[in-house]
Amino acid sequence: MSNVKIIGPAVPGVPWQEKPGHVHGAPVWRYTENPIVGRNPAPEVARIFNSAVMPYGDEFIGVFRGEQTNGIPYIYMGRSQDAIHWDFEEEKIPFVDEEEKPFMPVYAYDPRLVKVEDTYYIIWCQDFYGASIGVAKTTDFQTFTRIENPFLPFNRNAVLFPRKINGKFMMLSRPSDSGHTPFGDIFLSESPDMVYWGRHRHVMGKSSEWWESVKIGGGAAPIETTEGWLLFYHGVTGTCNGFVYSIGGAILDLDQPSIVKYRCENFLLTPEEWYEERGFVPNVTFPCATIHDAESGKIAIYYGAADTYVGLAFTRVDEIVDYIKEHSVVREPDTEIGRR
Ligand code: BMA
Repeated sequence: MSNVKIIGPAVPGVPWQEKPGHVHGAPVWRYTENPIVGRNPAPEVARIFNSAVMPYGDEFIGVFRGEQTNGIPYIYMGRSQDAIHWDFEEEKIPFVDEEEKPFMPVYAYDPRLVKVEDTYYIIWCQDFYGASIGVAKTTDFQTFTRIENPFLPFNRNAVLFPRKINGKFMMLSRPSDSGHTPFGDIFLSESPDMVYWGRHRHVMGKSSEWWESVKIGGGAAPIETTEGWLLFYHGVTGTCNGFVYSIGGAILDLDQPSIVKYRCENFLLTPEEWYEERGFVPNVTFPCATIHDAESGKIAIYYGAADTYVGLAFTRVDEIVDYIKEHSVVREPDTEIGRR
């Protein structure tokens, strides 16, 4: 085993189960009590999935995609002592504008939650005369102030890096179309102030590996490691019964993250369990967050399952980085800087 380390704080309370005796394929194993969030988890909310969590003080906090009983998705806050059992707020997050007036999105889904310096940012997909990215900031999880939308429509799957790189905020996103987009590559954009975004770079595209041959999209916020940024993302294949969403892994250059150093040719996790194969949209595993402990190298991956549940899976930084490197296939569109 290599000596790869996570660069970041110790999180001793990271949820964890040891690796079972036999794990097929990549060294990622599911929590035995999955799913951790079941159906009808809160009043007026039929399903929670594709959600993001992180440590906060002595506990854990999260932003959850709640599909209301009228079918419209919004973002709800949740808190937990152990990052496994969650209590959800009954009301949606009450976003305000910069004058503190109510400013709710028309709908909001697939939130990510990332702390950069002392501010927590929520990044999600919303209507901006077409689906695009919304962003809000908070320092106390009481006031959630929406800031400028970073991109024009259509765009989805945006996630911030957890620190500035070369003095700039960095965001991954996936330009798309107005429907269930049949294409999609991951791009990188930078900003001096979280308002103006530019210097766009291509990071990586769908690949010729069949499990990610239709489109890909950013997942959890990249994890800083001694080998580079460890990115868990989703890769999509098409079948005669629709899309199948698997979890992939790549390692991006620390200083210039549009350069992919390693990219795993195999999926790390694919729908196999009943809660991944069966639900509102079958065959979806959709990573949106990790909780990770720099001290032990433990990583807990949170993923949406079948657009219905939240699943939890585990890996260790050294094992997963070794696996990605051993099975890495990178092509020119991955390794180049991504500017044309
Ligand atoms: C994508 C997004 C995700 C969803 C996935 C599978 O386009 O809408 O929220 O999990 O489709 O339905």
